[in-house]
Amino acid sequence: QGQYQGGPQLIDVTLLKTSKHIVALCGAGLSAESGVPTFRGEGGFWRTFQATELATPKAFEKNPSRVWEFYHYRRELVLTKKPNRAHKALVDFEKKVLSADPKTQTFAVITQNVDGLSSNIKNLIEMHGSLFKTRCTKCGDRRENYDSPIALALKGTENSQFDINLPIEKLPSCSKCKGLLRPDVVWFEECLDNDILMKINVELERCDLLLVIGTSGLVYPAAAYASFVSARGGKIAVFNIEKTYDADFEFIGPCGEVLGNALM
Ligand code: BJW
Ligand code: ZN
Repeated sequence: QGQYQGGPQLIDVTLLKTSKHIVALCGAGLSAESGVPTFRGEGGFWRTFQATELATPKAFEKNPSRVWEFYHYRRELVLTKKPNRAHKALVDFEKKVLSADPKTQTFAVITQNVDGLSSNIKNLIEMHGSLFKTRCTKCGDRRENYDSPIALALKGTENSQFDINLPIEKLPSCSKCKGLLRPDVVWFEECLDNDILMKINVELERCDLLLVIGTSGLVYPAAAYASFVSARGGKIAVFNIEKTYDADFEFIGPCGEVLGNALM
């Protein structure tokens, strides 16, 4: 741990000052130190449960109760968590960029996380949606929802094995049309919204420094972003507890520690 290659000095003094368009691409590792489990690491969600049974449109069609139990569990968990030092380092860095005079740089955060722990970032793209947004499966109405619990019948089911099998009438329903709600997240085999993809494209096309933070780089389309930036001549800096991408700069260690040092 704390084995810096490339080194905080290098990225701090040279690259952070000379790069014009800096983008952070974040994954579950960013929130790990807040106590939110990652997907594929130790204690990760997918270790205990089959992703295909919980985060696909087919799973929701077949067993909406199971999927809602999973998302209810994660909403309740995240409501007890706070942003950590890595989230704060990104907020502080954005403030620095925004308050510079003249404004010579841009900074954007693209997160795959659905936990909302980056909500203090102004230029934030939540590419996989949010645990705290719902979408009606009937009328398409989208809205924020921080209710705890999101449906009365889900209360106290957090420790279930997602096998409670509630009837549809007891699951979260639309206040407009009474249709069944779903979490407004992007499941496997679903396409990202076009306007989100376009925003991401704007950021990546001009990006000359990509900070890849706490993501395994296994899930597309995010998995392709580093090579996209790199192919256009941008530099890649990876922050992770283990080796993932081939990068120009590698900061191996918990991002709560290494990110703050690098962005100072
Ligand atoms: C730390 C740390 C600390 C820990 N400090 N670091 C080939 C090409 C293109 C697409 C595909 C393809 N093959 C298959 C696909 C489809 C699929 C895909 O990519 N599958 C792969 C598994 C191969 N992709 C999709 O389906 C996407 N849609 C799509 O492609 O549409 C077109 C299409 C249509 C029809 C059919 C097929 C394709 C959508 C993907 C949506 C992903 N959704 C999820 C769930 C979202 C909602 C929810 O959260 O419930 O998003 S899956 C899950 O993975 C979640 C995450 O955002 C995402 C990424 O995970 P992440 O963040 O990287 O987490 P981990 O756990 O994997 O990694 C954590 C990292 O942190 C590790 O590296 C640790 O070391 C590190 N770490 N502690 C620093 N303290
Ligand atoms: Zn509706």
